[in-house]
Amino acid sequence: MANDDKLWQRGDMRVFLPLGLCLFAAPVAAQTPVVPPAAPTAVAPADLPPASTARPDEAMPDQAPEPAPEPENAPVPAAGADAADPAPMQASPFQLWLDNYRAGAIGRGLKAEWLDAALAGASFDAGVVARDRRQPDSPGAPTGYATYLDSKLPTRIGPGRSAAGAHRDALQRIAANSGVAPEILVAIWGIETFYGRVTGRFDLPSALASLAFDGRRAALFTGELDALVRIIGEGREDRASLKGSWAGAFGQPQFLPSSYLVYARDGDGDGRADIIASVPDSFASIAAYLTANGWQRGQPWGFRAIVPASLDRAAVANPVAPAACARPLSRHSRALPAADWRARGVIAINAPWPADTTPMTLVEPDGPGAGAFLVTANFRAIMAYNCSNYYALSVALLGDAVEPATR
Ligand SMILES: [Ca+2]
Repeated sequence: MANDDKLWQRGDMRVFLPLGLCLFAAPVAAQTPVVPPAAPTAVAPADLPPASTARPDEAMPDQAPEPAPEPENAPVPAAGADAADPAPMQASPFQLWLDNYRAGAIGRGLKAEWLDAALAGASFDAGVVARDRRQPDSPGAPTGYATYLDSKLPTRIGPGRSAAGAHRDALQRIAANSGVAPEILVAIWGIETFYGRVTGRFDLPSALASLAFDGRRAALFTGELDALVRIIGEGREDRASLKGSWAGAFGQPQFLPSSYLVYARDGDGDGRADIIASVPDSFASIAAYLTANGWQRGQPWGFRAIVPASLDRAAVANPVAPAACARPLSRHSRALPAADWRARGVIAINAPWPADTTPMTLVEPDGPGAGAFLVTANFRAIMAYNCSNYYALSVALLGDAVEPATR
């Protein structure tokens, strides 16, 4: 368990990385996206990630810190759980909470038989709650995006090209239908679950019920448990097959249950959206998610850029404070037409400029002078999957690296 814990602590994963993989660590402004030769296909388990998402289990160095748990959010035993009250059955606080949850869920329109099916065998998982509470409450040690990319990309490029080649027909079809670039579908699949290999092992009803019971983010996880009950109740997925990350993300795209209900799609034409077993369904579901979050057909995500020392950053600062995703978005400039950036002396590295009028944003993930990217709305669509510049860069650059295999 102790070793396993480490695997699931994203912030610690870098300690497992072999030294010398610092493909992105040199002065980034002058570097082209690196495509390492023949990445190894065998991957040490320690390098395989847990699930992630614009989801509660993801803690990125560039994300806003989680607020500290508030005292009133501590687990509150339901009435009758007090030791001073000698209830005849001595039900556990968790069991009492489940009973309470059931009553509430029925009030929210979920059927009793759905709840029976979904909650059968659900138990409190202290490990899940411990993981949730272990989320860093500060951005952590300054590591920089290059270190993050080192932890994600080198092991994934070779397997990603193989996987893209193996699923080329489905990729091309789904990309043509949705407008989402095929390499981005592959890259999200690769970053999320290592191309479907690592989808999580936690019993989802137990995990979500434990987190909702714990109360730190009760509303979020109660909503996700409701969605899971509906998925099981409507027979869309098997109770037994619903394993996932400790925070409730599941399947090859690592959707939360609420995302599944909205975005799961049938990509292989068998009439059923199966993000657990079907790769084409997973591609179609990721595409649906990105499309709903602003992906624009035919646009690139952006490129690595060199910014002239003379660039007046105050002149390009975003005057609007972001309402959500504030910390990562604080690294984004305001949008200017591509031609305007070119006129300001910004240079594209190994990439063509999009049309002159394309709105582009300057992203300096670690601040001015530490590496820069010019991005389009499609980069922000990727950030909707996980609100982190580091995450979106890992997807974008992995996508660039596997793109030839999708053709
Ligand atoms: Ca299907």
